[in-house]
Amino acid sequence: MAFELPNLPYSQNALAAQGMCQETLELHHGKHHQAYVTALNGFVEKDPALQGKSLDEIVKLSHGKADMAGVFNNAGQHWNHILFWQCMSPSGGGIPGKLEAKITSDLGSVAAFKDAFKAAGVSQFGSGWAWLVLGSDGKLKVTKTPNGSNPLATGEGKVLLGCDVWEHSYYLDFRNRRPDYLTNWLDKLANYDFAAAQL
Ligand code: MN3
Repeated sequence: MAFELPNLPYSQNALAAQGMCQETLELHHGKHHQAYVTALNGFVEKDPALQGKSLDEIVKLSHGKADMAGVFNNAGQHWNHILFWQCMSPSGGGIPGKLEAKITSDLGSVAAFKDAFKAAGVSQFGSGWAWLVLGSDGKLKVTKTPNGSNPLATGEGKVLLGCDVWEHSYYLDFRNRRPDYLTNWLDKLANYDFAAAQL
C-alpha cells in the first residue's frame, strides 16, 4: 500500500496567532511534505525490496547507504514531518509537570533545555532538524541531524520533540531569522503534552 500524506491535526490557520501562518502550513504540508510522500512511493514502486516494508523499516534499512540516498532522504523526511505536525499545537508552549521535572533532572532547567535546543537548531549548517530525545540510558538529550536524517536512523533514542529548521519551515514568518523562529517555536508552538506522552 502506498504511503499517504497524513492530515494536519489542526486547521491550516490554527497556528497563525502563534507565529506560523496559513501560507507556511499550506506550502509546508501540502507541497513539501506531499512531495516527499510522492517521491518515496516512486522509489517503492520501482524496488521490490522496499515493498511491504513499514516506514520505520525503510528509514533504517536505507540509512547510510550511498546507493539509497534518495530513498532515505524522502523516507526520513516523511517520518520527520509526520512527527513535526504532532509536535506543534494551537495551545502549545506549556510544559506539563512530569516533563518539566524530567527536563530539570536531566538537562538542568527548562531554560537550559531551551538554550541547548536553540543552539542545536541554529548550529545545524544548512537544512536539518533539532531534537529532544530520550536516550537508551534513560536520560533526555538534545541533538540535531542534517537534511532528512533523524534519531530513528542514527539510533540516538526515542524522539519527544522534533523541530524542522529547513528554511521552508520559517522563511515566510521569520525570513532569515532562524534563532527567532526557534525561540518562538519553543515558547508558543511546541506541543509539550505530546512530548510528555512519549516518556
Ligand atoms: Mn519541512
